[in-house]
Amino acid sequence: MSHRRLPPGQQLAGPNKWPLVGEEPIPWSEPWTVSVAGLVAQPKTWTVDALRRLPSIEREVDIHCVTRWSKLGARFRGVALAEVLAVCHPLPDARYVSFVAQSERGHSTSLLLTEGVELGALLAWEYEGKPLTVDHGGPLRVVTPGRYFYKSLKWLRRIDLLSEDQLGYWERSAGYHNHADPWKEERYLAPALDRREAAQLLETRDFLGRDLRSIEAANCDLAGLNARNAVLRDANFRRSCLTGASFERANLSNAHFQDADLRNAVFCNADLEGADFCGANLRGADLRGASLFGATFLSETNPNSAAQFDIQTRIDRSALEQLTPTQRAFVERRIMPPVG
Ligand SMILES: Nc1nc2c(c(=O)[nH]1)N[C@H]1C(S)=C(S)[C@@H](COP(=O)(O)O)O[C@H]1N2
Ligand SMILES: [Mo]
Repeated sequence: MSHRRLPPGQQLAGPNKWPLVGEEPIPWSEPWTVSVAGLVAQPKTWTVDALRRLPSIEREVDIHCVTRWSKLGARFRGVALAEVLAVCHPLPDARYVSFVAQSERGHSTSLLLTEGVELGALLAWEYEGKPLTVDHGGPLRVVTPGRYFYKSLKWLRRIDLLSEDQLGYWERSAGYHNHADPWKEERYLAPALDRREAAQLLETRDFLGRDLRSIEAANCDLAGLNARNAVLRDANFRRSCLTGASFERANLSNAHFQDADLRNAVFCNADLEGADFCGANLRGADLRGASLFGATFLSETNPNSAAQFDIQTRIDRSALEQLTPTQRAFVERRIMPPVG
């Protein structure tokens, strides 16, 4: 039933699981405040207590993280962005809203103002009837329904109204899609790479340290590929031969390895969040130190499409806790010798 509400390429996080994603909170001492600034007739600063005196709403929101886990029906209480802005009177040339966090890197994200209002973006202080915990962005975070969760800023300090967009942290530095609609799978932007350049790279089998997000490398012979430290988010390696390839420390989040031959490939310390290994041959592969949030090894729609392992396949036991219960049970059954 709930699957009707699951956008393409997403999986449910385990029941009652809410993964932590992104940077760590930093301590603060004064009462928390949030300011509205930029292109408004009346800039204003609120304490969280003052915000609570505005008309608040409770809303069930489906959370969809770009690394492919979803959590449906999360109940948040807060005040609508529109409500807060109404007090400040945005000027006619205010087209974008930029949310800025109090955090080490001054994290931010932005929305088209009209979309933020239409989607019902919320400044939230409560989750399931309890104060939002600091880990999850308390005392105050943005919740933007209908967008990947990176548009939901934690530790909100400032709301800037702007005439030109100010790209957010992930959007600017990690190629996250600025529109972020999960129903259209607006995950990452591909960098410019022309056809000839791509063909040449595949020929040399040397991806060392390159940014090759979303590269098309399906059905290729790439045995022995050197892809150490490469950025290969969303890369397509379906059905390719990658025996003995080295992906040490590579960023492979949401990469596609369906039906690939990965015998003896090395994924040590790689980011494999959301990577898809259904039907891949992982005999002798080394995944030690890799991050596996949202990774898939068994297709939930086609039980015949499952990854193959052998006793030489190396995966950290602790990394299995990052998998959904179905995925975890499958991998454990296949590769972990019974304890004791
Ligand atoms: N300040 C701040 N907000 C942030 C991030 C961050 O790194 N810093 N990460 C974003 C991403 S990518 C996600 S998926 C959600 C994660 O929220 P959670 O840790 O409560 O699940 O926060 C978003 N907001
Ligand atoms: Mo995310």
